[in-house]
Amino acid sequence: MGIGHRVAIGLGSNLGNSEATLKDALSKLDFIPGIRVEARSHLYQTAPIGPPQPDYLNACAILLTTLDPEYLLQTLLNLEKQFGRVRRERWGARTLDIDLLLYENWTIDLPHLQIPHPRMTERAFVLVPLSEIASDWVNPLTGKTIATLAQQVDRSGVKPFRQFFH
Ligand code: PH2
Ligand code: MG
Ligand code: MG
Repeated sequence: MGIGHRVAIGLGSNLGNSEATLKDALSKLDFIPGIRVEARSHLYQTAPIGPPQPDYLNACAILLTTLDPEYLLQTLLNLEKQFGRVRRERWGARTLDIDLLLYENWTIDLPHLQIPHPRMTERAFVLVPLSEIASDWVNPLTGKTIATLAQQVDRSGVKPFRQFFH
């Protein structure tokens, strides 16, 4: 693979063996042609946002990819399906959710694809892991770095998972 575009993704799971799912998903991503996992955060146990449901495990990763945003999105959705994701209610429990957060400094506003992810700036379960691996990345909608956004968010629902045991 040649030099790719730099992309940030968020991963979440709160059904089944979430720890195994997130680790397995990241290694499967790295095997997909045109995608390389450049960095991965630790895992965090996070209080659910949305309807009542179990705690999540969340993590973020930086990818280098030659895939365009549209194709990358379809690839991530396919991977979710491979892990048995069934879409019932919005924000409901799931075996695996992979969200495209940032794609270089691009902004995209389509009905099915918004980059930067519109809710990332208020979600500690995204900003805390992302700040580990992309603290200087500027969110092009706010002009603020991930480090700054992470400092401003309430992180009380976000705990290191098992003292960061990998
Ligand atoms: N994802 C959601 C809704 N709520 N809550 C936590 N803690 N972590 C998530 O990944 C999450 C959520 C929709 O994608
Ligand atoms: Mg999500
Ligand atoms: Mg999603």
